[in-house]
Amino acid sequence: MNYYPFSEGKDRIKKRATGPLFFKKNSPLLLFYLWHMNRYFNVSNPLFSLGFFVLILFSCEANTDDDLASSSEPIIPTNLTLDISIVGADSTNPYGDGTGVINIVANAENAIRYEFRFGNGVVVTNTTGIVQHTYTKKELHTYTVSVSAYSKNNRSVSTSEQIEILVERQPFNNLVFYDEFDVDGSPDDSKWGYNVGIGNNGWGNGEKQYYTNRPENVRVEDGLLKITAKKENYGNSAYTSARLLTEGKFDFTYGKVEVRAKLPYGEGTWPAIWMLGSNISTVSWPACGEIDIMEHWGHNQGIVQSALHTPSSFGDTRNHGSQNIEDVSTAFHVYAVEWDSEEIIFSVDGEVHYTYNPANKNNETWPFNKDQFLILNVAMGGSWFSIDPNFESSTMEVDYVRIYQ
Ligand SMILES: [Ca+2]
Repeated sequence: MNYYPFSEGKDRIKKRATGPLFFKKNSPLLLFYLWHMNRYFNVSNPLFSLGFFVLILFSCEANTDDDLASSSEPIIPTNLTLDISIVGADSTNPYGDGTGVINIVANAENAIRYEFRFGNGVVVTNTTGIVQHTYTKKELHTYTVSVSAYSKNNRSVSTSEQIEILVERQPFNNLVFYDEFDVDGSPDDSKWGYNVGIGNNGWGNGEKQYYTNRPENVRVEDGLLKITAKKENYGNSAYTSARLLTEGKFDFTYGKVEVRAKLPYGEGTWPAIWMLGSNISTVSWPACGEIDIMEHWGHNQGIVQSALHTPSSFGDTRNHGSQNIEDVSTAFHVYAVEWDSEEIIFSVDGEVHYTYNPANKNNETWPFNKDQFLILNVAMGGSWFSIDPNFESSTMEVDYVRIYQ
C-alpha cells in the first residue's frame, strides 16, 4: 500500500479556471474592471451604477466565502483504506474461484466520492466506496487496483494494491446442436441445407467443382457423413462435390464446436469446416465475419489451418494459425473451436494451434458477437493452385458434429 496526495498542485490550477473560485480569486480585478468600464463610458445611467453597486455587493459576498476558503485549510481526506476481496479466494485457491469477481470497500474520512481504477482501463466513480468488478481476461493476470478519495473541495488522496486473479474459460457443457450421422441415406434436412451450383466465379475462389446434393456427392453411411469430390463432367464443370450448411436451420453466438472428421486426399482437394455470420445477406462478406475451424489443402498435405476473416483482414488474412497432422487423411481427428466474447480458440484433438483475441474489438476486428452458421464442404481447386490431373475421387468423412454452449 502507499499513500500520496498526488493531485494537490494540479487541483489548485484547475479550480482557478472554473467555478466560483474564479470570481473569488479575481474579485479585485473584477472590481477594477467594472470601475474602469464605468469611467470609460462616462456613465451617468443610474441603472449601470446600480448594477455596479450590486456587483460590488455580490463581489463582497463572494469574498466572504473566499476568505473562509483561503483562510482555513482545504479539506483533504484522511485515513484512506482499501479492502479488496477476490471472490472464492482461500488458501487452496489464492487467485479466486475463476469467476474474476472482486469486491472492494474503500473508506476515508472527509471523502464524498471515490474513483476506482481496476488496472484494465475500467474506471468507476461512486459516493459509497463500495464496488464490485468482474475481470474477463482469461487465465491468471496481475492488476494494480487503485482508489482515489475526494473531499468536497476536490482534494484527493490515493492508494493502490496489486492483485492476482484467475479467470477461467467459460465451460460450454450444454449440447445445443448435434448430428451423429447414424441414419443412413440423405443427411437430416431439419439440420442441413445445401449450396448447389458454382456460385459466383467458383464461390469467389475460382473453385472448379459443381456442388450437388446427389448421393454421389453427399450421403450418410456407416455412422458417417460422406462428402465426396469426384472428377466428372457436370453442369459445365469438370468436378462435383457438396457443401452442407445449417443456415436458416441452426445458428448460434458463442459456444464450442467439435467435428470429428477424416479429410480427403489429393492435390486440389480443399475440405473445410467453417462458419459465416448469419447476417451475410444483409451486411455481406467480410462484414458478417468468417470463422474457419479447419481448412486443408491437398497440395500441402498434413497442414490444417484455422483462420478469421473480418473487415480488418480478409482474403489473404493475417489472422490464422496451423498445425501439422501426419495422418490427417487416414485417421479421424477432432477439429474444434471455442468462441466466447473475448477470444476464439482453435484446436485439433485438444491441441491449440491458434487463438484470436484482438485487444481492440470493434466491427472491423470483431464481427463475432452475432450468430453464425456452420458449413461443411470439399472444394476442388482454386485460382491459386491446381488439381492433380490423375485425381478421380476422394471423400471427407464426418463422424459427428457437436455444438455446445
Ligand atoms: Ca457418427
